[in-house]
Amino acid sequence: MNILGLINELIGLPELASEHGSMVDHMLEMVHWLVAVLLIGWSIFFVYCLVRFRQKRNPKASHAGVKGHASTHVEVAVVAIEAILLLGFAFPLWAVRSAEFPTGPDVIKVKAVGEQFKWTMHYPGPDGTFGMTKPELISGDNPLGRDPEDPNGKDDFLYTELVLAKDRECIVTVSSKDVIHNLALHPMRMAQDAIPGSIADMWFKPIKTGRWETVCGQLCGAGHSGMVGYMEVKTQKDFDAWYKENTPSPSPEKSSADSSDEEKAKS
Ligand SMILES: [Cu+2]
Repeated sequence: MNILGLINELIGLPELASEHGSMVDHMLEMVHWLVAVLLIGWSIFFVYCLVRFRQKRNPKASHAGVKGHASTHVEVAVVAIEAILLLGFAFPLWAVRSAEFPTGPDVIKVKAVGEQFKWTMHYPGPDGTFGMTKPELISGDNPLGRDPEDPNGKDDFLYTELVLAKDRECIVTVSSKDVIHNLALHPMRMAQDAIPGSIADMWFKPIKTGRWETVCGQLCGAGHSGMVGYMEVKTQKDFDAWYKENTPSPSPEKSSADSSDEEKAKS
């Protein structure tokens, strides 16, 4: 473990599993250091004032007040450091997350739909295109209201957990069926509000295999604390096998390139 990783553990940051997450952690570290310096600096100044301006030594109040400029300089320095944190770290990070979405066939797409008090993951299947969903079709058997007539939806499937592949970018589209939830993926340093009537994308790249809990990050009702989900990052091979296993009624025209993978999975 490197020194930054050790510091992260000491300040209680959770395990990191995404590519961009170290930038988030780095920013948190900088904020911690700045606040630590401020705490120590102002504490020393406070004690100094208690001693320096004690009543015994200053029987009469000075109406002129401070004549030096030290405190002004310190305040300007604090503003400058805060500006560096915001402009140098927060803005660039946010710009990439909000505008530079990955494209191409390698990007894993998932829709994460929240409801009281669970998540349902909707995968588009091998065609990479989601079938239509309609609120009026929602029923016990059809929790997301998938349209059975839509050809794009034939190979779609639902899953209770968020499953991703290591080293592959993913776009998770978050929405809600009832109230505001929040899909918080702490190891990925990602979170997105799930807002009824709207959809919001978030993207990241997992760099570590593993299985973690996901948290609902918005107080969403009496069962909020039990709204625990799971996220698993698999290797590419395991992910492909899992994807194939969950895809319903595979289309007859299967490409021959897949056959070797299939044999491997069987053995
Ligand atoms: Cu919730």
